[in-house]
Amino acid sequence: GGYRLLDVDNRFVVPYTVPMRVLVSSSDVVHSWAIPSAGVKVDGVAGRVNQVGLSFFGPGVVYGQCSELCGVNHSFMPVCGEVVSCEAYALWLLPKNCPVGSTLWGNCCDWGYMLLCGLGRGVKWCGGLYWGWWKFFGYYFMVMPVKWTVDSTVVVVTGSVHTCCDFFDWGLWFLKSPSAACNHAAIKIDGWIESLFMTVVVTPIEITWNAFGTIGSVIGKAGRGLIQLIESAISELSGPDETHTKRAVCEEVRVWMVRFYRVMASRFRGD
Ligand SMILES: [Cu+2]
Repeated sequence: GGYRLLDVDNRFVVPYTVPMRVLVSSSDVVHSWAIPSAGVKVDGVAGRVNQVGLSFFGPGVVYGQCSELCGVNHSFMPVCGEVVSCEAYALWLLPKNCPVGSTLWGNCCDWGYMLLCGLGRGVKWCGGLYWGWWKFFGYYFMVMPVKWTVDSTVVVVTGSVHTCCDFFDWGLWFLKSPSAACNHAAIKIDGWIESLFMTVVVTPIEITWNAFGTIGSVIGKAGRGLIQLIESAISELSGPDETHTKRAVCEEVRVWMVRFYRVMASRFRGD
């Protein structure tokens, strides 16, 4: 018992998540095949075949009516169909006596395929995370220390060589004019005391200060990361955006197409 003047004696049956192409024609006058809930309305014209894309994203019973005034019985010309899963569609489509078998193998293929897809996505995600971590770790714990070690070694070695040369030069100078050389040495030693003060007192304070700055920025980065994580979780929960939806729908359609073809193939093979 369906709706009065909306139900039909022969409902059409179609699968959901499978894009379809509907060919519409007429054997007499002009009609219009319409399903408002699917956003479809196409004229049926005698001697002409019109086509329209049709797809459903969930199961259900859909209704429509002839939408082109076609004659005295135009009011009694409903459209009605059942939208079902691929499995149910395959069973409906094939003859009643068609052997139905090997659901074990078919199911293994389906599950294996989905498992592989899932594993692939998981590996990709983990790989990205791992690579990102290594980039961070490698830079701050491997590249930076090596760079610092090399740089300071170069500074120490070149400095030592220069100092030795300077001492030798100064010795020669002292032999020639002792007072000028001593005067120069006093200025030099004053400079050394100053640089010693810089190295022993000022630099450690600077380093400590910078370290606190670095720790602060790391904490800041971690905080921002946490906030982004929470935000993405919230946006994930609050509903997908348009791009996300499109991608999810395409993926869903693809998976169901594969399922559909596999079901059909296994039914026709009869294995
Ligand atoms: Cu009509």
